[in-house]
Amino acid sequence: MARRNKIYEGKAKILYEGPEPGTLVQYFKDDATAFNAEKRDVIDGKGALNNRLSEYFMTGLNNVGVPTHFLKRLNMREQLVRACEIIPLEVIVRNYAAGSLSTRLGIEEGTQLPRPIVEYCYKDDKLGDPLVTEEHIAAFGWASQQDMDDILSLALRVNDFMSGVMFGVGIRLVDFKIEVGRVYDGDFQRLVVADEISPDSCRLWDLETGRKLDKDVFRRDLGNLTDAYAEVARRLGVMPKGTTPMSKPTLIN
Ligand code: AIR
Ligand code: ASP
Repeated sequence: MARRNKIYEGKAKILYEGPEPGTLVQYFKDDATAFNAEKRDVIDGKGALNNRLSEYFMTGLNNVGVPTHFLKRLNMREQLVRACEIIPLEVIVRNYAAGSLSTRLGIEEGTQLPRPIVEYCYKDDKLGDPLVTEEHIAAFGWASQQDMDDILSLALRVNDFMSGVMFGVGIRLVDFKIEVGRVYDGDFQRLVVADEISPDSCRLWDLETGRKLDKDVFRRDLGNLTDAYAEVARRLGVMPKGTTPMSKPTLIN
């Protein structure tokens, strides 16, 4: 068997060289980390759930004309994506106060914001992904003004799409993070939504009970993470009722 060429290994995913030039295989690990990897664990089934959920959201975005890197799912843990050059920013959109915004500005979690707020963090684990302004982004050349206009428009379109999809299954999209990549088509450069969109990268609260159905369950020790992610998948019809995608292979006697 030929060994695959590993391009990059992050905290929750691995990128391998893809079958054709310009493609990569994105592998979803079961590893969970939080607080810049100070807290870590391996959570059975998380990778498979995020692979399915990210496929679902990225396919939906592609279908409504929001370009993403997603090409197709390959198996339980892997998807084929377009290779792109990741812009070193975490683009965060917030509809309700939570997490670091609540801490930073003293706004109670769950408070509805007057309008969606977009924030940028510089993607650097050593620095803990610090919040930056457009001044930093322009001065250090991380993205051009045209890129920033396109990134804002992508982020808000993702927000509209994701808010609608989640509302339809009784879930509030509190906030989320996306990463954006550049793909080159001949002389042209396009920006696409890259990385993943999953309960690892969003805050999702049940509309009626407020139950958290996202990575805060892990960050704040609120219970079983795969149960929460499986609930999101079940509501979206991504995982048929009663199946346990995370169960280990069992021997049949
Ligand atoms: N996020 C930011 N960095 C990594 C991730 N996953 C996501 C969080 C949350 C949003 O960005 O999951 O949905 C805002 O995070 P915070 O910590 O800034 O409040
Ligand atoms: N994913 C980041 C980490 O591992 C931040 C987070 O999601 O809390 O630290």
